[in-house]
Amino acid sequence: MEKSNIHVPSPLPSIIKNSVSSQTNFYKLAMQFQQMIMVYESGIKQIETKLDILNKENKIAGRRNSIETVKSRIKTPQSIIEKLEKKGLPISFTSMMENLNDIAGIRVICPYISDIYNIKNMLLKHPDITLIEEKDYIKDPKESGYRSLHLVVEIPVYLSESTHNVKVEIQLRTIAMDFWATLEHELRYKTTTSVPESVRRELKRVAENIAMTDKEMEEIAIELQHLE
Ligand code: 0O2
Repeated sequence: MEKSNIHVPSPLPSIIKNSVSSQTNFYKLAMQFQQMIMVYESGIKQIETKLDILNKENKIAGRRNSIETVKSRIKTPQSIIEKLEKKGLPISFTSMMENLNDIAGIRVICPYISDIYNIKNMLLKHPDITLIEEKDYIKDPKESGYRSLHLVVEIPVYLSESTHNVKVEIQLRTIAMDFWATLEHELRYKTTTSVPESVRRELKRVAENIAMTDKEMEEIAIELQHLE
């Protein structure tokens, strides 16, 4: 077997380390990875365009924006490997594409809870979007207090000679839910020791207060809408 003279830095995942038998193999692998990322990025772009059109349509009709911010990301290779390892799944391109639903992720932040469900219904009406999975952490919050609506959808990406059905995870949440999730995430990741039970309870209590405020703000908005 031809020996590789490519220096593979140790943080590079084993998926790449084990496969580098020659420069050609490495090149092929890099190309494959680049193409995979491009396809996922295209899936994200298509959904972002749909959300952008919705916002523009609302603006022209003189309606308020139902989307405050849209953020997107592609999961890092390290994070992909960690998740596959955690789930005891094989580490390969096929495995990550078949088993991971959140390689491509979009976060949609809305002013009110009703906006979340309106956007969901709007997206699912599109014939090119297929709902694969739905987790409603607004109706059933997670033990931590986390609230959001998670949708995994599939959307076709047309390349010159092939079509790829790409899975995209869409997390929909209100500004208030995002405020809690962002700070809680940061607190958890900054803490080197495990979070004590008392702090977990406190974070959950804060999440419940925020959820109550969210509902109150929506009630005020509805009241004002009736006055107009
Ligand atoms: P990142 O960087 O946000 O991607 P599955 O993904 O379905 O195989 P899992 O892990 O049970 O399995 O999915 P879940 O819990 O439905 O969704 C995971 C994602 O939701 C997380 O992604 C977070 O973005 C978010 N999330 C879930 N629970 C919490 C929580 O308690 N606090 C905060 N702040 N976010 C949460 P990742 O992979 O952790 O990271």
